[in-house]
Amino acid sequence: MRIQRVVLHRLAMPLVSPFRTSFGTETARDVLLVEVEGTDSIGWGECVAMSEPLYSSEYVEGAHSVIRSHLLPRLCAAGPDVKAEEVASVLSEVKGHQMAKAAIETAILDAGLRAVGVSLAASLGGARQRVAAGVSVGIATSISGLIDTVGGYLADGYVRIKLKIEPGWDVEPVAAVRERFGPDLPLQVDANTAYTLADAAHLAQLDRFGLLLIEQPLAEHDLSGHADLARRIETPICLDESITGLAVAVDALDRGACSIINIKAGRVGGYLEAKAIHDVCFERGVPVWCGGMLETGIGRAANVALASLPGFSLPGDTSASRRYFQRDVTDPFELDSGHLAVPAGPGIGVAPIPEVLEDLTTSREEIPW
Ligand code: OSB
Ligand code: MG
Repeated sequence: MRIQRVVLHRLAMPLVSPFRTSFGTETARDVLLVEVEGTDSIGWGECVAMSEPLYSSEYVEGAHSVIRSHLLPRLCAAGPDVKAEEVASVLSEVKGHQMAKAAIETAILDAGLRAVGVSLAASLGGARQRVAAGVSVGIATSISGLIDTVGGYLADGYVRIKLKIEPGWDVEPVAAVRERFGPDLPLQVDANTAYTLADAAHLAQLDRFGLLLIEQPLAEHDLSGHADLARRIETPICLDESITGLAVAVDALDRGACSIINIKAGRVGGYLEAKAIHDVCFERGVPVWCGGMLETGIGRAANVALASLPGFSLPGDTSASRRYFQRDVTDPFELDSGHLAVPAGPGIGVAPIPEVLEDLTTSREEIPW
């Protein structure tokens, strides 16, 4: 497969309901899709950067710019036969920008796999045909509203609930959900860096609820703080924002900063790095699960393929399309008794529906290789 050109698509996709976290409220996704056109096939990758740099330093306009001005020129110079496995090293002189790099690598990986008729799940070493679906529940305006929302998701079949928390919205909502839905509900929380070590005693009040984990309580770069906190609370610590690649994942585990990892391919620079983190965790017996970034069906398909690897022993934030969008850009992912089917077709196994893509598109940029 020789690459002929790249098309950068921007889409505007309203969310079915506002999603509030400790870092902000999302009401719509400003999506960047990378399409790689090769001689024998077309590949797709979704850039998961949000519209503002609040979850991490990346943001969609910046990702679009760095792809256009810094990443594609380097890849084009490497020639039209560049393989997905070579992308990270070709782009390594550009610091950071993992989400931008991941989107391109995924599109090239998808195009290459489609050309040879192999699914992404099979190529990564997937071990199951369906993956358990959890759901991430935003900060609500009232406890009763939260209970209704969680009850609705449980009625849909979700097998695990994650509550977003922040100072002032933590012990009380967790207690209310535990009280209403019982001790057997798989339940976890995500703070998106909203606390400091001074909150250790407060966070220890969550110990009595038997949570699966607390995700990213402290700042992105504070591995030593997380290691300290891990000694002061019983709830297992899972890192999200901190884990930007394999090296930091190993460092975090070695230092006791976490005992579980949320793997997001975008955050670590692509699915190949994500698999490498999975492999190290699997070898060490460290549970991992697949995070989400409110992806369209394009990013979701690749996430579900990743989540089919054997070490993904906890349900992911891999929810059905309708949890996010009224109309997805691909055929919608649907829940089947709390699970999503892993696409079996070549590459990521899905593609945008042309009419829907056209309706949602806000800009389109063709770049020859
Ligand atoms: O911290 O996991 C997070 C969404 C956007 C940015 C960060 C996060 C999230 C979620 C939702 O929790 C995950 C999803 O359902 O896609
Ligand atoms: Mg998170």
